[in-house]
Amino acid sequence: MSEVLMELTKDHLETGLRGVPVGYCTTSKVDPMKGLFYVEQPVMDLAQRDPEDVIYLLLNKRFPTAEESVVFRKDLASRAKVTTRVLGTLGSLPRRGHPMKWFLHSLNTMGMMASTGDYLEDTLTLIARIPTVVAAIFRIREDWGEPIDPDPELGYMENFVHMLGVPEQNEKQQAALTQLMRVFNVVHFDHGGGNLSTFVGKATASGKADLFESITAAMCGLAGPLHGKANQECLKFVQECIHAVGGEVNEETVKSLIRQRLANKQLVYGFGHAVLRVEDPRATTLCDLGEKLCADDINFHMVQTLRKVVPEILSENPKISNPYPNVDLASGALLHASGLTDPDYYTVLFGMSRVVGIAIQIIYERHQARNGRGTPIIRPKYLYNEKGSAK
Ligand code: NMX
Ligand code: MLT
Repeated sequence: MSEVLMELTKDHLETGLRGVPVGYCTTSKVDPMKGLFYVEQPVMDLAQRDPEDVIYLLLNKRFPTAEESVVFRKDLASRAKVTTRVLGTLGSLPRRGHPMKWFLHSLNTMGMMASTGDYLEDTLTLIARIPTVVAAIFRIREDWGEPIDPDPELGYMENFVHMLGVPEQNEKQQAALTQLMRVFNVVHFDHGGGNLSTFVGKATASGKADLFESITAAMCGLAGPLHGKANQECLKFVQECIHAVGGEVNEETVKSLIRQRLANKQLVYGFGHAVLRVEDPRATTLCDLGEKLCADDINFHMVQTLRKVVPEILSENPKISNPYPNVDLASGALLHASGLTDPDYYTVLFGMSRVVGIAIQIIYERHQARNGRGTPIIRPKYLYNEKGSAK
């Protein structure tokens, strides 16, 4: 007899499928008390590794040998150039359109030119090209100049920072941004099978949409402020908090501000999680890096103060399942301090990383699940009731 995983009751309805097992994830797992693991490796231990080697790990479930690593980097570098046909379409997009909408457009347009219909082949192409496209979005939307070509001699994130070509950035600032982007990239690659964007991507692929269509759908899921866009909202929130306390950032002023905010039924960004019940190790990793990169920065100081005072306050409300910092608490402050000052771009940077995990999970679901038959088309059941859940 098959193992019973859980008994479903009506209490499970309209809970966003919280805790309901759906399938297998072969890339990563999220333990409520220990946080994120990529193929059994705690994410904190991976944060200093080369992003290319971590991508290889997610794809192959083991680290590459030195030789395999060289071959893999060469393969990515050889695929990194994006045609002017795709980049040319960016110039015609409305500047007022949010960068995330530019990102969605780019994924869809790239798919028109690059899709082969083979999920593995398209995953490698997408992973190789995504930094090129994201850098071009920055440059064209911000009038920084023409897109910069990838340099095949540079590493994955080194190349991204090179292609960004942030104006008036000196060597030291460029090195700091590169250090941050390497860690930011790795910690955002994947987060188990059931986060919203990943689930949407896999659901779309279950109808046999191609990889680019599936990833475009996934990134629509990431665009919401409770999911990926929380990193943008969180920096805005941090800056609002600094303004509200008149620059007097200390535990007392911040405590009273947070109580006020909760009384006004406003969210406290950067806190809470659907699965985690401890501080997100990705937040810990980014805060540790912040101590090295921007310890004196006012936004970072506010982040560290919030990190100290908010959990105790949120714990007073029994309906909040997790009062601890999540990944978005610190990332915006670090990006801002490293020269990427417009928070509207932060979700695109999250997306640039997350497409890696989603695409690799799609390969499993389409090619390996159910002994190679792939998962069937997603089709859960909804109970008909004209009044919905209203009693
Ligand atoms: N501030 C205020 N209220 C909160 C918070 C928070 N940080 N976290 C949860 N709540 C509320 C939540 O809105 C819900 O209210 P209601 O019943 O009225 O809908 C209630 O507490 C129970 O929510 P939970 O079961 O604790 O959380 P859930 O799993 O539904 O949602 C989040 C998880 C992450 C969406 C939620 O904690 C949140 O909105 N956090 C603030 C936004 C944020 O930082 N998002 C980034 C998420 C990134 N990430 O998950 O890594
Ligand atoms: C993520 O990284 O996707 C977020 O932490 C949200 C989640 O896991 O539900």
